[in-house]
Amino acid sequence: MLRWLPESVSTFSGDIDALIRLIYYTVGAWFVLTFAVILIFLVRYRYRPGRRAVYLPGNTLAQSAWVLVPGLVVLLLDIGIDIYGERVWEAVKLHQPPAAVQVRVTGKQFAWEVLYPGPDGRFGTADDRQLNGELHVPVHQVVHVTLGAEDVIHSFFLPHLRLKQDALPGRQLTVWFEATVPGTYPLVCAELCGTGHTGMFGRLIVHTPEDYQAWVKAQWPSS
Ligand SMILES: [Cu+2]
Repeated sequence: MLRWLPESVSTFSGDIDALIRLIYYTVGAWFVLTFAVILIFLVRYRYRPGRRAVYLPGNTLAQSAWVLVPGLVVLLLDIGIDIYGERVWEAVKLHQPPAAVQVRVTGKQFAWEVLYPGPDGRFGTADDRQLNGELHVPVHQVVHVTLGAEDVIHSFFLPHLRLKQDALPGRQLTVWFEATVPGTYPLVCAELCGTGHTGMFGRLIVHTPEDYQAWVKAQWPSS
């Protein structure tokens, strides 16, 4: 039932999907149950001549139970989701494995600027290289992306990697990922940022190790 999700291609995308599944099926089951009860009651207690409606103030325990018991069940399910979600948050957000590749990505109306530090590994030097809307990374390597925004709030979203992070003006936030399948994937903006928001596309290109070396060589021929 979750086939509509895009292919999952990062080391943590399975954890995020497990969380999506947990919430989806919990809420789905609850939705079906609630509406089934409403439908059954609609039919069963429908208008019939000679049967009068009664006002129930809900001041006996048996009556309040209709509210309190479902309320308690929802609360328990919620706590269960929170406990599971906390574990995923811990694994994905609180630990950042050391980076093999570092880039800076800046969102602006309406494009993504990707800055590479070049062979010296340092930003702000002559061999820095800026690409527009293209993020090239090697497969099976940890990539750190330091996000910023030039004008308004954007959101850096790689759906196939299950990675989404707001990019805020005046703040630098570092996220990480490790892609597991070579290919080209969309990079989109997930925060309504102006009239060109829907066209704010970029591409993530996940290379095989050899392809990545070749790409690096092509970008910095003298190194
Ligand atoms: Cu945007």
